[in-house]
Amino acid sequence: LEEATWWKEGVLYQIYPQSFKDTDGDGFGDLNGVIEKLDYIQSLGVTMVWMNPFFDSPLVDNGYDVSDYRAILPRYGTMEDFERMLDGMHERGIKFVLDVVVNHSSNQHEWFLQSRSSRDNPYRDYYHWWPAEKGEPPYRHSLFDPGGAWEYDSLTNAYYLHTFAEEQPDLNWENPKVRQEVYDIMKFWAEKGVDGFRMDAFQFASKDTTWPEFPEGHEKDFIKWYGMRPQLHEYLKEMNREVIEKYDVFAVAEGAGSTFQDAHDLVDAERKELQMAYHFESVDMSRTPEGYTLSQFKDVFSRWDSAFSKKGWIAIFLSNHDNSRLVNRFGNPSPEFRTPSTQMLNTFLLSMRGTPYTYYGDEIGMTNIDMPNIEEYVDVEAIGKYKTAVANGEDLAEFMKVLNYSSRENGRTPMQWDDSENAGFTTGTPWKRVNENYKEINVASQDSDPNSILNHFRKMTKVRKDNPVLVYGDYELIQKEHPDIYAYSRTLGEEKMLVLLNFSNQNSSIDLPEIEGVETVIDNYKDYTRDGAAFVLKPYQAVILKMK
Ligand code: TEU
Repeated sequence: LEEATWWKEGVLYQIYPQSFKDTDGDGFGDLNGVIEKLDYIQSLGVTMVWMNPFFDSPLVDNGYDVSDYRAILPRYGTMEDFERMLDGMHERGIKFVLDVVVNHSSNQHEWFLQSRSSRDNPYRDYYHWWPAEKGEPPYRHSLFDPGGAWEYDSLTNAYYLHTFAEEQPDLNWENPKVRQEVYDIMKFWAEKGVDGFRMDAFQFASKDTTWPEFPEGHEKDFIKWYGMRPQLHEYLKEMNREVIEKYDVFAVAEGAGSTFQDAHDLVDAERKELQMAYHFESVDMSRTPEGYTLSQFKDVFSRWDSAFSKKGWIAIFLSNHDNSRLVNRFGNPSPEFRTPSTQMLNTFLLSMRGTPYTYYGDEIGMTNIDMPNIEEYVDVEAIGKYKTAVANGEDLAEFMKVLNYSSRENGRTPMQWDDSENAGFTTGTPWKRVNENYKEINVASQDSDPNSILNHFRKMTKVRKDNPVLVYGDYELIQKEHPDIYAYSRTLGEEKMLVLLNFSNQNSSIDLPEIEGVETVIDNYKDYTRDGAAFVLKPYQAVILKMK
């Protein structure tokens, strides 16, 4: 059995601070807004909060371009607000996970301003530069910039590297001074009392600085070519010695490499690197309107579970700030099925092995907005993709259809608190339009409805907390080929639970002749039907049964 710890037993809630709650009327969420909602957060039964960046930033990538890692962006509040927020979480038994964005900084960070100022500046090698007299650098793909990852800077007649937007130059992790700077930043926050770190885009931190030319088309397998260089593990061990171990904090990597071996190398306890990683296979299968198949879904989660059944630990998530809404991609957002299908997905997340991550708004079933025109988009990634589509002569109508469905802006609309103007998010003009369905979908109305998505979520976090079998128990997939129902068991010693999830919009049944006496632990309907060996489930019904 894996060694027990709080971050395995915890349930994590992710807050996108810009969109959570505004208290000063500037239309932009703030730390005081989070403070105001601490009792709500606690009422969810979550025990960890990860907040996206709130540091000083020109907000080219909504804060993933940091210009001062030790300062709070004034729009979010002050350091005192942060400290009050942290204390408020700790008083409620909630651990705090800080987003550490150190694959790159903002181009407005003092380090970069220095670095670009001259070739012999002491900060020059804090970033990656290619002198233009050597000609053009070998092509590297950028995730956000159709022009590639090298940007020419005439000031010193050289190119600098940016894996993301051109305003996000990559830090040179091969430079030991840069690594020390990062550890110092982490120590600064650990000393303030944060409990964990989420390492943004971390698998790309180490680079092969001979800048080899990669085969054409390699960028379709981006992680394999640009991620998880062997040196990365040395750096992580160093980070672990310098920060993680010293302060007894935890760290989760965004991304898990491209093989299970990569993932194990990141998280296996005896290696002393990180403690958890999250893979992208689940969200990757849901990025187009054609969607995923249930058999794919079962396959992804069963493979990852089996790869981590003996050692290592992963996160379980279906949504975050880089994706459109959970219910649109994996459930059924129609008024008829929105509630049961979201409840079913939340039952899944909270009954798997691995630490569940819930993105704000998914506990009430928030949905995508409709954004058919590119003019409305503000996200640097969406705009970059659009430019690429134009440059490649793609069918733009088709492109917009996919973007409208999958854009991460869908997942960044203001939290829907109540049915007052702007959903109670702000008294001003929200930075991003509120979903027009806020009168039907909001916290206040669900709070008073015992059958709501919200109250089901609360029940489910309690079920997980009360039943360690759902945290640590062995997972076994049942009837892999069933076209509608995802069934699995969790077993820990004498305890055994059976999870039955109907992923279809129709009644469906599964024959389980070997099952005898069971007791219902949670059900998103009043009950299910048992007909001989058959368990008959209603559309999107989700039941957890305890074997007697
Ligand atoms: O994302 C890193 C990453 O690998 C992206 O490919 C991500 O999967 C993609 O944006 C999906 O839309 C992280 C952050 O989560 C993201 O919000 C930032 O934009 C990015 O780093 C740059 O900091």
